[in-house]
Amino acid sequence: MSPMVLRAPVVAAVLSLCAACASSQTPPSPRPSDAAVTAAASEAPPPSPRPAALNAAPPAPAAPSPGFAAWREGFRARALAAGVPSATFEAAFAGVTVNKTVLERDAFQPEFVRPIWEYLDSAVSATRIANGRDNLASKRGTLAGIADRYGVDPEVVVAIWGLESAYGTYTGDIPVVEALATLAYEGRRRDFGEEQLLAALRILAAGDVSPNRMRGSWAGAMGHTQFIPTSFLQYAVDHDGDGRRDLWSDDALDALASTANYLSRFGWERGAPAAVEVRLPRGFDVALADGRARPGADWAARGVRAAVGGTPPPAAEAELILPAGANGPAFLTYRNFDVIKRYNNATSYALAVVLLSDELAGREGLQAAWPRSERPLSRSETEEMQRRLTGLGFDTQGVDGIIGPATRSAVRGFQSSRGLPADGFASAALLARLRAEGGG
Ligand SMILES: [Ca+2]
Repeated sequence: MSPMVLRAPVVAAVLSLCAACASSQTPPSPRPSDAAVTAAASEAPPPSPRPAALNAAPPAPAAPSPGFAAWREGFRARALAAGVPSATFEAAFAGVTVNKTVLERDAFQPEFVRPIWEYLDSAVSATRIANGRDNLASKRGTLAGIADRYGVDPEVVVAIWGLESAYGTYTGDIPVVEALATLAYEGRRRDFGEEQLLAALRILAAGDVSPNRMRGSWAGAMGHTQFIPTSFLQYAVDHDGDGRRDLWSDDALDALASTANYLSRFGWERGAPAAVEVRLPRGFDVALADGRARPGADWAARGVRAAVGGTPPPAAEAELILPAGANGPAFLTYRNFDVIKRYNNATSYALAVVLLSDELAGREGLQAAWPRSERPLSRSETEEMQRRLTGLGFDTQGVDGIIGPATRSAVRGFQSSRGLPADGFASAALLARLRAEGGG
């Protein structure tokens, strides 16, 4: 229930994602990541049934929307000019109004960030593992057919399904046209809303689904695997051959095949790892977790070993990530990891898919412990840290309360200059150190 997009830094990420969607360069993610989820600091969207969203503030009083009718007329002209049949438009917009829930979710920017381990506790819970195994077993033949046809691993498809909608349990009940019309009319992502709304109308015009059944998340992510409309148009498939790309049907067949197709189109390599947990030797330079891919032999020569089995890493190029800093688990990530991030551009999400699919495939789970005594910085603390780092000459490229690559890089620069392990992790201790130095 959280399509992608929406975090922005939370905002920033969201918007950049949307921008990416719009550009021809970057294909759209199936869905925007949810701002609420994104617990900022950790780019972590919560698993579908998203607690953060549920805890959002109570609905605001109904906003009068005299402007909505005028917007609708203007949009109607644009949609018809873009080839949407007027009958489709009228049917889609019957009864559509500004949706307050959508506006609230859109505006929601949590101050407190969920640590990645809490997100993963929920994303890879015993229940989600058990339900995933049940689905894998009961759909074995179907999934094997999909896996062969698209060249993907069935456990990964099922893991994504489990994270996106708890295996079809939470697909979202907001009429998609209303959600997107609301976002297009007002809020923080009007361009995204209008682009997706046009795509939604094209889907309706194609007859894949009726307006009443076309429901999804507040940001327009639809069905079992939470595709946003532009992703639907590009990647959804009619696997069962009934003439409709149906991501809402009980059997999930088209949705699972659509996810497999999505992964395939972004370059999934069947049987190759997405990420492997590793052990780092004593004295390892954690500054190497800098986002650069290095050959497996390079990691092996530096003493990096698989956490399970102790073998040297595969030959393929890999990046080292330390999602909770030097005191938490370490992973080498491969091309398939980047493919998962095309689905949802959050490291925590991709890690959840990896860990859940490992469990579904019967592989060993996580070996190292998360540093659960660490407290993630709140949004305002992150802004303070960004101001202080930038003031000291470590440019975070803006103060947005969101920890992205530039901020991590600035943290590493500061740590290196002070002789600290340069893991790029923004901890409370780091902020305390910055405060002690003053300035900023
Ligand atoms: Ca179908």
